[in-house]
Amino acid sequence: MKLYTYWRSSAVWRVRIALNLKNLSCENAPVHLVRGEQRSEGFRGINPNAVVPALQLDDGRVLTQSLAIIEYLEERYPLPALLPSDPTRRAQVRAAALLIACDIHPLNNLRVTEYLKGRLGHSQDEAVSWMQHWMRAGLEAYQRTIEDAGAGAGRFSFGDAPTLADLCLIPQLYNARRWGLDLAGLERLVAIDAAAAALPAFQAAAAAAQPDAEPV
Ligand SMILES: N[C@@H](CCC(=O)N[C@@H](CS)C(=O)NCC(=O)O)C(=O)O
Repeated sequence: MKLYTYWRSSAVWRVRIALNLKNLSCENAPVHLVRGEQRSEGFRGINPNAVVPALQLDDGRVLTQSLAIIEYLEERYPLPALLPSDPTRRAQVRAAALLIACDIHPLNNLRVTEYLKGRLGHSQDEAVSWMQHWMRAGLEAYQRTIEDAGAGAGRFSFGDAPTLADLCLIPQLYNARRWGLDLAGLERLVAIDAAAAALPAFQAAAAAAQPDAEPV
């Protein structure tokens, strides 16, 4: 398998954690997002939507969308499970994951903030304020979602083992810190982040651990 990746991409990061937890190896094909390589005709041939991740399978077929890729890996390589067996719990885990992947992340994406600053003429400070606003609102909702779901006081969002929800949460918390979001009041999420940081699968998936990582 070949993973089209960028070290700081939170969507790819989700997939990297899944691959590591399931002990799967993968060739890395870096796509430099800040240089705009995702918009090249060559990469659009891999993913017409011009975003990473894309996972090229050994037979040449390409999968896109991080959550679809993770669900594929889950079906092909079921252990360790990233989704609980109870259907209600599965739906709750997916909902928490989608809260981040659909309701927070797209509003913070590079092409969205580039449009804010370019076409709409906003300053960098205004773009950062936009990102912080949507991250704060979404992360507060995430924390309340896992509390309301009665997910318990486990080390992760839903119990003591990482699920699809945590695969989305951890990179989003990196983004939150990167853009200076105050995490006060989000202590449960900070504690989950600390629990994840202790696991080798999460450590190896982190932005700074990637071969294409750049000094910050
Ligand atoms: N819904 C997509 C989102 C993918 C996505 O937006 N990736 C970002 C990096 S985290 C990207 O490639 N952005 C490039 C750009 O905005 O130009 C997924 O989950 O795979």
